[in-house]
Amino acid sequence: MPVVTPRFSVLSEDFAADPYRYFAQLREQAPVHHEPEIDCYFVSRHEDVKRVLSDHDAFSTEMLQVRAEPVMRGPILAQMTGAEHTAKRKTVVRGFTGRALQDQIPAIRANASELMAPFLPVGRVDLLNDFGKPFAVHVTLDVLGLDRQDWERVGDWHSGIAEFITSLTLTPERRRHCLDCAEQLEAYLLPVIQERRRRPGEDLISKLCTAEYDGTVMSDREVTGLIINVLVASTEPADKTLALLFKHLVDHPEQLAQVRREPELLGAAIAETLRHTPPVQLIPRQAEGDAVFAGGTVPAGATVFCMVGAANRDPDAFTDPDVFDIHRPDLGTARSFTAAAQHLSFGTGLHQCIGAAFARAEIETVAAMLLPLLDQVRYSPGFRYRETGLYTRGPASLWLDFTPVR
Ligand code: 2IO
Repeated sequence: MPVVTPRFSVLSEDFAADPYRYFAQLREQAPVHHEPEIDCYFVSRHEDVKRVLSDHDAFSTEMLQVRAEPVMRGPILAQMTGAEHTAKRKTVVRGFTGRALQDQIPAIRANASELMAPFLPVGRVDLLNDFGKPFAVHVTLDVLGLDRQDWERVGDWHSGIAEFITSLTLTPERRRHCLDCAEQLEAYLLPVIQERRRRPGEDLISKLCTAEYDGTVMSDREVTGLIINVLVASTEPADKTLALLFKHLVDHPEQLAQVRREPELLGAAIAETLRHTPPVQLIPRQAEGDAVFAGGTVPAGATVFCMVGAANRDPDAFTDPDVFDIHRPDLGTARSFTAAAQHLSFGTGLHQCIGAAFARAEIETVAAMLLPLLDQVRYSPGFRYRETGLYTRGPASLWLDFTPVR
């Protein structure tokens, strides 16, 4: 029975409950799906998604001016092109790789053990809401060099900003709330930026405040945009990825046992989690001219959403794509976190995620700590698994029971 009927909608409750059951028919019957209510196009084939993200002349990021800039309070990397993009991307990359990454590992460990401590004697935790969300915010604050004490406020502002970016439809009331969050975060950041300009440290904000382009430093607005860019990109997918990893391992006890025996397999488990259930499901682009695909045409000026979840399950790209298998021969763990990745969970092309190596280290570090602590890990009695989100997507909660640690 076809599920993608002429009345099929990406905005329907059925699709939101489980988009994965629609992906095969979208790819086969409506590979360029038009959504009339929001007048946007959705491409779902691996080949088409790859083309949209790689052909930067035909598909621009122009629409981020309305989709992101109002809450980012300044331009983000994905909007930039040419020499400006190369230079600023390099500065931000330096905060996420090499020495900077290695220096963050002890802080990641400290955050993980502090945040998990209260739940160990109890033997029960909601890995998403009790642990993952605060953990993701703490790690981001450390990278930026912001006060960890402020995590609740910053976390709330982050949620409002992320809601703006990841909503396909937004009521005027919610829009106001999101913009309020962004304005409050901006007001919180301005004195910090001033201070770091005077007394720079080793943190990413200091690097942004002091880096020079053509002999000048960035304005407050430019620095603010990039800080919020990093804040959202580093926080929003992290808790989801961690919870999805544990969900898959609990669902596949034999693979969980293997990862426990050989923690070196965690990289593969994370890569397969990202392929199978990408936390970022949609990547928007703007068609600069009429774009002709095998399954339809996107008219000039229209927004086209790349469906990452559908592309990663395309049988033309992966064998038995719906199977979660950390040993799949077509995974390629090492290249999964580089520009050579076959899955598209970090995007591809000029704007491919700069946090991929950091994300791997972050999730690998925390998972390697949690696995030995969570002995006999299983779903809590009565727990019903549910996912939410069309743009960024992950478990609504993940209640786990384990052997209490005295
Ligand atoms: C922050 C969607 C969480 C990015 C975004 C407006 C720009 C860009 C992304 C990812 C993940 C976020 N887009 N990171 O898809 O920086």
